Amino acid sequence: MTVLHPVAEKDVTRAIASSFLRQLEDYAESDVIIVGGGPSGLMAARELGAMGVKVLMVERNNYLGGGFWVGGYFMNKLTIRAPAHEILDELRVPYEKAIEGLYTADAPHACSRLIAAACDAGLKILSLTLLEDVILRADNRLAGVVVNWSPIAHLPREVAALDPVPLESKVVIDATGHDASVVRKLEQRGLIKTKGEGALWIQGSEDALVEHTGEVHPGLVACGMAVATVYGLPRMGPTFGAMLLSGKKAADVAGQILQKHATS
Ligand code: 48F
Repeated sequence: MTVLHPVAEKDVTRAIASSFLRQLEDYAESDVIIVGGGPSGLMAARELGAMGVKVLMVERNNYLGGGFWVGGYFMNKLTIRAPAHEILDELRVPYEKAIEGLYTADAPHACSRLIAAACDAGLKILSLTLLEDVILRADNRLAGVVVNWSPIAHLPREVAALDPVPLESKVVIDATGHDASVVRKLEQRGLIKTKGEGALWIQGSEDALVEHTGEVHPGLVACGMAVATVYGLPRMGPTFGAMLLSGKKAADVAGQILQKHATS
């Protein structure tokens, strides 16, 4: 008599491998690929999933959440400026009013709820997966990403001679934060020019970042801190309302591009 159903070791390995490979085969082509699983990317994933869009997220770490696990310094309390706290209501995350228009929430609670909401909306994830390059068509339109196993970036070249694999999509969202890793691949080819993020100024940064969120190159939408890097906007440091609103807007923009795609 056992507590858990008896299975062989080989069955465990086969179950993992076949489930993963079935998903990889299916998601070799998606509607939208989101690179980076911080607050803006997760928010975009949740919104797109709710629209019925097929979304794959590529994240170099073995965990999602980016900078959303911690508020600032080592303190795990988030600050969010109104009206972005309404998203905490949607996610069922408790929060407190600090002063008029400024709210605090427990970062681990908010982060885990946002990850769960994105997954509930249908998001599939490639973890430990590094964006290595992009797919470009003849007209320089982005048509997907090229990825590799992220630990190889830390191995000596002779050990890490692994070819990457391409993944196709109609839209790519750069949600890689300050690095703007997808945009940088276009900059290396002279297709875009980034200004680099400005110094910290909370009041001046958040509205501008949401306003500038959008398509930065045919087929590529930027959201979150990647937007600040592209347009030279001030950084906002330990406050997160703009990340959530930027993710929402990126999803709307991606949805509009998909609609145009469908009718062209
Ligand atoms: O940095 P991150 O949280 O980006 P975000 O959504 O939010 C920024 C805030 O956390 C905070 C802030 C504003 O309050 O200043 O920093 O803009 O998450 C970015 C994610 O992208 C992943 C990285 O591991 C992180 O989880 N990432 C970055 N480069 C790559 C990548 C890459 N080349 N390939 C795959 N993932």
